[in-house]
Amino acid sequence: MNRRRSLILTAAAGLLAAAVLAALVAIPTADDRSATTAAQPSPAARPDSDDRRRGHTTVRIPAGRYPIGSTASPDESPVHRVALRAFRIDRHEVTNARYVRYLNGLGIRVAGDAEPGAVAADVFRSRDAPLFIEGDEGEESDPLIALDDEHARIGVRDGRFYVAHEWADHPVTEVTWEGARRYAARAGGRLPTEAEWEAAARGRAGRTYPWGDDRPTPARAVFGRDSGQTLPVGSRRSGATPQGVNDLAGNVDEWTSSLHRPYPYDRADGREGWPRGSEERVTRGGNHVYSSAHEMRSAYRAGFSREPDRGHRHIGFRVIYPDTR
Ligand SMILES: [Ca+2]
Repeated sequence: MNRRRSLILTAAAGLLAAAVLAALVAIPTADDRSATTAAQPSPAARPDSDDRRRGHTTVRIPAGRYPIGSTASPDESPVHRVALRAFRIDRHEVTNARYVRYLNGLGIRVAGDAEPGAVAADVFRSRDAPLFIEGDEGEESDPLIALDDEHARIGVRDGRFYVAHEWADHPVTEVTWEGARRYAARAGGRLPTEAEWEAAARGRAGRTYPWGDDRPTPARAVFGRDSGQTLPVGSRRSGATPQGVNDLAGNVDEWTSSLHRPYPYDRADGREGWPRGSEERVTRGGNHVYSSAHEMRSAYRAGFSREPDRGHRHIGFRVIYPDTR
């Protein structure tokens, strides 16, 4: 190979490498906010590189015996410790954008257009409609997400599910417990148990709130707002846990896998099982409408979760994954 040809090949290889690098850098997903706001200096702004391939970031919660419960309410008593294996948890609540990607991957045929909040059964094949249409109160239905609810943010257009740009980074709402559980399984994880959720929020020190023991303020948590007024995930970085998990307090309540049964928590006593009927599943963390510090505590477990088979405008979720280290 002569020197000139060698130089040309070297230059071409360099250009190719630069192009690949540029392409990798240019495709952060809508909810990978840590990557798109790189100027943030806090620990929460540094994504864990081993999870970038998922299109979002997670935080490792180490194994240990974590303090669970409090003396503030009979529902939260007794205070006890629960031994947990290490796991990884979504840094952010699952967003509308992430849930839209999931829905578009299900192979559902959609015909016709419908704005978010106005999706009707007639855009689906009859066998698919029950997955997305909640129906009236008291009707038998088992949707993944209640797209016919006026508060849903996801519509259908050109044969696909979509979310308007301004809502893409907000937490998804109107997802039923089953819709959250199935998403988590497809993502390679599962819903946290309420003990795992509480351990992620309170740490081994048993913090009252994700950030510590100081009372909630609008700078730390999305709360005290009008119904439906969620904010993009990760908007309140000063309310993150020391490890950088965002919005555990506020924005939307979060489904856990656990049935709402008395403490002490015991994962082997049936509360992680599948009873007949729709027994209440625990939601955690408080939501954007709550206004009291009491309800925003990370041990609070009397939240808005009476009907796991229905969508709720105040409830979303996040996923946990096996620890890969
Ligand atoms: Ca939350």
